[in-house]
Formats: sequence, C-alpha cells, structure tokens
Amino acid sequence: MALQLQDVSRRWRRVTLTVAMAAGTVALSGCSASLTEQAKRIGMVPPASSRAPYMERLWQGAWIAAGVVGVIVWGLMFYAAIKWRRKKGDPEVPRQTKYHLPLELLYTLIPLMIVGVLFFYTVRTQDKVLAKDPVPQHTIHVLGEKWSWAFSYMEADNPKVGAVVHTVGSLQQRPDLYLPLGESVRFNITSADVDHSFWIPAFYFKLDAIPGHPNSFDLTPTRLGTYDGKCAELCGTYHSQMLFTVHVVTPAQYYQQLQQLKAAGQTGDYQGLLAPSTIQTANAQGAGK
Ligand SMILES: [Cu+2]
Repeated sequence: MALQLQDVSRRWRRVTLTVAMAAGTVALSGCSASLTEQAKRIGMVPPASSRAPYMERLWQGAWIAAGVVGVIVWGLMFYAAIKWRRKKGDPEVPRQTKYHLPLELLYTLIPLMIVGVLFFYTVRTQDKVLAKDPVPQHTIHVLGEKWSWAFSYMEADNPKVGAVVHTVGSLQQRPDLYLPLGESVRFNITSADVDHSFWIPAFYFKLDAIPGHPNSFDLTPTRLGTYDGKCAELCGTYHSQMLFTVHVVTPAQYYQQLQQLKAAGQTGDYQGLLAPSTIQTANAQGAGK
C-alpha cells in the first residue's frame, strides 16, 4: 500500500513537472519572440502606420552605423593603449608626431563620409515619409492651441457624414482622434498661438504646428488600437499636458464616431478660441515660447 502511494505521488510529481516545463517553455518562447521583436526595433514602440517602416529602417541603420564606428574606435583605442604602453627604459614623454598629412586627411575624410552616408539615407527616408498621397481618402485639420488640440474632420463631401465635424480638447478633457484602419488620411496642421508639435509615437511621425504656416502629411493607419499622442515642442506652462488619444478603428466605427459629433452639433472647421487680433498680439510678445 505504502509502495503504491509512493508510486502515485511520484507519478503526480512527474506530471506536474512536465506541465510546469511545458508552460514555462510556452511562456518563455512567447516572451522571447516579443523580446526579439522589441530588440529589432531598438526601443521603438510597435509601428502602426504605413510610413513607420521607413523610419524604422533608418533608425536601425543609424544604430548599426554607430555600432560599427564605436567598435572600430574602441578597438583602435585599446590596441594603441596596450601596444604602446610605457615600458621600462622608455623616455618620460613619447615621440611627438605633428603635421602627419595622410593621417590628418584620413580623419577629416572619414567623418565627412559618415555624415554623407547618413545624409543620403535621411533624405531618402524623408522623401518616402513625406510623399503625398495623390487622392487621400480623408482630410483632418489639426489645430494646436495652448494647451490642447482640436481635430476637424473634413467630410462635407462624404455622403457617409455629409458635414465637417470637430472635437476640441482642453486641459481638463484630453481630446480623442479617431482614424479609420487602412484608409489614407491627410493631416493639415497649424497652431492658433505658439509653436506646437503634433506627435503620435506609434506612427513614428511628428510635425510642427506653426501659427500662420500650415504643415501637412499623409499616412495610413495600419493597426487597430489606442495610442498616445502628445505635443513635442516645449510650448509653455502646460506643454506636458498637451496630450491626446488616438483610436485606430474600423471604417464603420469611424463613421459612427463622426455621426455622433454631427448629432452633438460639433460641426464646422474649428478655428481656435483666440480672435486673430489676440493671436497677433500673443505672437508679437512671443508668449509662452
Ligand atoms: Cu504644445
């Protein structure tokens, strides 16, 4: 009897161990897959826009270039420090070399080459990221205003909405920006007062909101979800609270949200709380900047 009980307990231990190992393997493999992905992105959040992959590749390339330069520089430093360390009988000060022309040319040309390569890839990426969609499916006007954001959806010609509708945020109420998954959106960005910067980290995109100087970019949201948006330009006292929430939803949910705004009477292209004369005075005084 005692032997039988021992057998059962041993079997149970084996079963428990097997289940624990299987669970551990599953947990670790899941963990390592997401860790591998995170490591590949070198600290960036998972991308959620059609323009993000270009930025991601530039980011990875810049780190690889920095890594290669770092390894070569550290290698040369350690090599020189070890090979030419002071030995017995060496003079107090080693031989001084000045005006070594080939060497000076080399360390002028190498940084120029590095800057040239980085410049080439930056311009190439910028062209792709800023490329305009010939016919964007949606246009949204973004207005930065101390200290929140307003979003006007230009859907007057779209029979599914039939009006321009808007959302206005405030310090007390963080605004929501709704975007349809897989449909191209043009953002026209401006400011009612000082310089702000419209930034959605998950889209790998930000652009300045400058009073009197509209900026514009196009992209297509590629992943459903809720993302943080923020102001990336130190614009004044409550800059850190200039936050908004981005919802990438299905086109049906997008139209539903816009219909709700229309029903609530939030129609028209929102121009800001400040009258133009106030804006000019504020700009002349350089308020908050
Ligand atoms: Cu701001």
